[in-house]
Amino acid sequence: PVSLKDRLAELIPVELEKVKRVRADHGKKAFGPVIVDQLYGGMRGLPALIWDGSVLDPFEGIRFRGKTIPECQALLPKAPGGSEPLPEGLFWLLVTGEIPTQEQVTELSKDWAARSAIPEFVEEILDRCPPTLHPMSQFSLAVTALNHNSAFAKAYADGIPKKEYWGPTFEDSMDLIAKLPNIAGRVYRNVFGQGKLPAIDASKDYSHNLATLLGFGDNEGFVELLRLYITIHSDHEGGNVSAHTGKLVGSALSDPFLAYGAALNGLAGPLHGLANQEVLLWLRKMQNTIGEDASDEAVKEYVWSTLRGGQVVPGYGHAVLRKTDPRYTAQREFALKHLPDDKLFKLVGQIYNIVPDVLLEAGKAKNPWPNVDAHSGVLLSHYGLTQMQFYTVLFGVSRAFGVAAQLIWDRALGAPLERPKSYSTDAIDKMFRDK
Ligand code: FAM
Repeated sequence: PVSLKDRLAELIPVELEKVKRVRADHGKKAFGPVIVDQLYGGMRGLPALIWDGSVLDPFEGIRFRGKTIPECQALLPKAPGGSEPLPEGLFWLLVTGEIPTQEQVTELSKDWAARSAIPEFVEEILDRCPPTLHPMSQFSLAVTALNHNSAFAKAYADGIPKKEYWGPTFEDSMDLIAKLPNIAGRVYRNVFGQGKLPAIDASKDYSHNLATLLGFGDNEGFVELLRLYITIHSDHEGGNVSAHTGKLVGSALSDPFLAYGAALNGLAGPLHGLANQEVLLWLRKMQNTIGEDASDEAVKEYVWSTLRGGQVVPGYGHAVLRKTDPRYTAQREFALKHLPDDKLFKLVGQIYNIVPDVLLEAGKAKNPWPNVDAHSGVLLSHYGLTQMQFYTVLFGVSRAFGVAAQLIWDRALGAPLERPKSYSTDAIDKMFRDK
């Protein structure tokens, strides 16, 4: 079968032509006014980036190369006997815009297994970390250290011409994704004491190997969950903190390891990827305060106490979405099928019936509905992965798929260094005083 790299090589000249035509036709046309509040308000809605891999509609949610999550679940190849999409197929879709064959997906699983070993000095860095250093800090340390063997950094030092940047970027991106299970597995076993890491099995798919490294390889339900989990957390258009950071750092021609190490540090923020840990902490604190089978009234009161305490309700709201996140819905469907009687799942459902009305009544959040993080920890915890400090590492394994795909295309399309303009408040004041 055609390899991913060969298919990509065929697609790049076509895309370069298309971008050239679109810029010739529309390059000088304007989107519309940028208002002062957007400079103070985190650039909400500011047209600023190009990324073809995924687009986020506020009311419909994410589409990966035009496909919704249910369409990806229907169209992407599955493991033998499995019913969830294989992330290998999702990566192929993000990079090429096409649905791969079962054979092409199996080739990817094998290729990533062959690239999965991490350098001994990176293992030693991880083994030297105190278990009190957050798993996300350990994760980003290790990813940054992979720069040691970067194909792009070496090629650039050897004077590679700009139109060939995408090749070593592709190689580094494949190595990055392939090495994450061994890094994540080592962090998990070091911090939570689960003994020696087993070997990667080249005959198994990526998610199965990751599950094995975490000690859940014989748990079919968990393996299926990881396949869905990695698929739905992979990309969320180009402007979210982790994807945007990766793109920005990559625009300086920092290699994919440096770019993704930076992206992970953004994902580690409680308003972004760390929210999945915050949700479980909040649920556990709620149960300790109002008991395990609390009434709707008691739950509602607890939500209000969170808001009155000046905290955010983790897992709810979104900078772009204005409806329930389809990544939440996909997880809910998985839970209804595999763990309908799980107590924490029922609490998540009870909260879903209460929080939006409270947020609407509080009147601040523009989106009162749940996002992907409101549900993910409950599923992992059901299968025994209860260490919530580790949840964002799994988000980070998945988000590498989207960030890597974007870095490959940015280099293929010759995306320039990113350099937006900043203003001082005095300059704003002076500029607009007479307007
Ligand atoms: N609970 C309480 N207040 C909230 C809220 C929530 N879930 N979501 C938004 N608000 C507040 C927000 O803090 C802001 O208040 P201030 O003006 O006092 O700062 C106000 O409502 C307007 O904010 P917004 O425009 O509705 O949201 P933003 O676009 O500024 O921020 C989020 C979006 C996701 C950071 C925000 O909804 C939030 O903090 N949610 C809780 C944390 C969370 O779940 N993050 C994960 C997001 C997920 F998509 C991901 O990246 N993994």
